[in-house]
Order: sequence, then C-alpha cells, then structure tokens
Amino acid sequence: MSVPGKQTMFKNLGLVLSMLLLVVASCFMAVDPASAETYTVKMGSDKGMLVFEPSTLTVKPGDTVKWVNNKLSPHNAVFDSKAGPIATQLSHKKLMFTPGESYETTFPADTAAGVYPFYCEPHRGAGMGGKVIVQ
Ligand SMILES: [Cu+2]
Repeated sequence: MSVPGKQTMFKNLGLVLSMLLLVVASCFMAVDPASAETYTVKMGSDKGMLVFEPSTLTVKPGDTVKWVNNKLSPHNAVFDSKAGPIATQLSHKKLMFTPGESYETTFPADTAAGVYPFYCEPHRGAGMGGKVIVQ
C-alpha cells in the first residue's frame, strides 16, 4: 500500500493542473472570430512612392490583412524570418504585377503578441517595408 498522504497530494496537483489548463483554454476562446477585422495595405502609394501604406499596422490574432497591389509593381510581402516559423506562413512570395490584384493574410488565433516586420523583396533596397504589431 502506498502512503495515503502522498496520493492526496497527487490528486490535488492534478486538480490544480486541470484548472490551469481551463484558464489557459478560456484565454484562447476569448478571441471571438466574429470580431475579426480586415485591414487594407496598399503596395505602392497613390503618389507613386515605393512604400506600403500604411507601413505600420496594429492587429489582433484572427485579424486579416488585405494586401492590394497599387503602384510601381511588382510587389510582394515577405515577413522577416526572425519572427520564426510563422513568418513563412504569413509571407506571400509570389509577385503581383497587375494593379488592383490582392491577397489576404490572416493572423492565426494563436499568433503570439509582438512585432512582425515585413518587406517587399524587389524593393527592399529602396526601403519598402513595414511592420505588423500583434496585440
Ligand atoms: Cu515593392
């Protein structure tokens, strides 16, 4: 027979752990998909500058960024690999040539808060870049 005191301790530990799990799970569920928003970023400004407009964007996990090809194409949006594996997921390496062409990037519900820098590959040298701040 094992010591009853020890068993009780393990039981309590199990309870505490499952409660912790519940708290963590409810944090994720607090992200309501219905409140997700879509933000538009122009690639190339209306005045013909090699910039993203806006170049800084604040989003929440679950939100979507719509990248619209505007002027001075081709453009793409590649997220800095320093952000980790998610950078590959968020990146759109395919170049867009046609004005008005667009695609959307949704930040997964489990995206960690932080700053996600991105740039346009053909115009990186010209400083065409920006950042998405995930809250
Ligand atoms: Cu570009």
